[in-house]
Amino acid sequence: MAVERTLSIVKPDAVAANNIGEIYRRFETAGLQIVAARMVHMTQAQAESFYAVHRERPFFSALVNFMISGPVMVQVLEGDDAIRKNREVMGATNPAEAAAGTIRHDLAETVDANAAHGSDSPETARDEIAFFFGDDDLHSRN
Ligand code: RTP
Ligand code: MG
Repeated sequence: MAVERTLSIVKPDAVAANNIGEIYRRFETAGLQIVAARMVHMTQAQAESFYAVHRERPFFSALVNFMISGPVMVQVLEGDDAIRKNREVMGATNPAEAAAGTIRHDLAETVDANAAHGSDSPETARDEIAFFFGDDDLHSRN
């Protein structure tokens, strides 16, 4: 299976709930390595740019306002099938529909405050990693 990288964000609700370590543990248990990490409090312009793909969606302003409501932890996860594996560990977008044992089921309450973000394709992952990190920031151990 191909080694991939994906962009992960521990969202403001999970940072506020002191769940950074719990979420990192779940990534590592799933075989994903954290190869870059940074705490960021995004500006409105940054959040609007990061989520530009959702600009026309009805939830866009709520999403942006939530993402700038507090600091987030941004990390690059690396491993076999990392993009799919990360989304599996996160669970469904809506915590009410997420499977037991997933981050969103166990650590989130609402679709707006759903604890984690993960890239959804190789193209998105490349763009989202470059949004926050340069090549020199990535520390692969393979
Ligand atoms: P993410 O991008 O944050 O990893 O989440 P996702 O792929 O599972 O979901 P996506 O469709 O990309 O939506 C991005 C974020 O927007 C919020 N959302 N709210 N109220 C709604 O119906 C609704 N739909 C999406 C969620 O916080 C979602 O994570
Ligand atoms: Mg998404």
